[in-house]
Amino acid sequence: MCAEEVLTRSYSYNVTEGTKLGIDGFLSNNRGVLLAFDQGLEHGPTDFNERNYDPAFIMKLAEEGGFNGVIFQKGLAEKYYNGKVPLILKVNGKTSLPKGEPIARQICSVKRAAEVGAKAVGYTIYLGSAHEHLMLEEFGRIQEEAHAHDMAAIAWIYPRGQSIQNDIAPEIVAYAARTGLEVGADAVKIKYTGDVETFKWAVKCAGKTKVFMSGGPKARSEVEFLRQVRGVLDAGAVGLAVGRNVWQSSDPLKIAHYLKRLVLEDRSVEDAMKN
Ligand code: FBP
Repeated sequence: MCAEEVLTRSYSYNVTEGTKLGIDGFLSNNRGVLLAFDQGLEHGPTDFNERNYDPAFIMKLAEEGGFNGVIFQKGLAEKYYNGKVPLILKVNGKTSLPKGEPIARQICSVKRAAEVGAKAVGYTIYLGSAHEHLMLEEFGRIQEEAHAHDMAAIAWIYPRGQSIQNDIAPEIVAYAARTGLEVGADAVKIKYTGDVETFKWAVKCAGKTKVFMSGGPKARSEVEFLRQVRGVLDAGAVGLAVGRNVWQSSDPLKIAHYLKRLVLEDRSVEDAMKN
């Protein structure tokens, strides 16, 4: 086999087939709703109550709520993942305890993620942190390993650290989206700017990298949250990865139902909330 053939083969495997199948496994009609449950590490049990602290509850919710994917760290996946919903395994993470410039390093190998059944890996990059170079470098290696395992690589890109004044400023969010494309993420998870027009630019900057909105702390009301989701969809995002706004609700399955109608069936907020 000549060098050119090797290059063409590996290019078409990694970029055309592997990548495409990888992220498409989390979408229906190019839309997706992912259930995030890595907050136990990121924030600590402060986010939880007597019901939602339990990964078994979240696994059941992911299944019954018809989510396109569930996001766990390795420990939860090893003990609670049942294979019924596609898995995204976070391979880096940190606690909220250290102060200073944020950094999250790799804590699970891509090989182990594949062994526990993940179809994608997730990795957080704190863009603008004094340590961003370490995370960019690590993500670069992890993305290549993930594609070699036929898995998608999803980047959580959160602008954070002393150099960032406003993490949802339109130019910063667009920079986060563009970074996802530049570093080879199949999908990027970013915060909403708060309005459709500026978020459209972020989605455009992400190019062929799919854009998911990051859920955020519990909104003041269901309708307010759903309006944000409608906004990101109107701007061209494929959906959202959400945790607290679903499992902190007194009726998580109801919110899941609304999200399915809004995102997967492309309905209006009012229509999605009808009984
Ligand atoms: P939420 O919907 O609960 O915000 O979850 C999305 C997420 O990206 C989680 O995957 C992650 O644990 C958390 O947000 C990080 O939150 P923070 O912005 O506080 O670092």
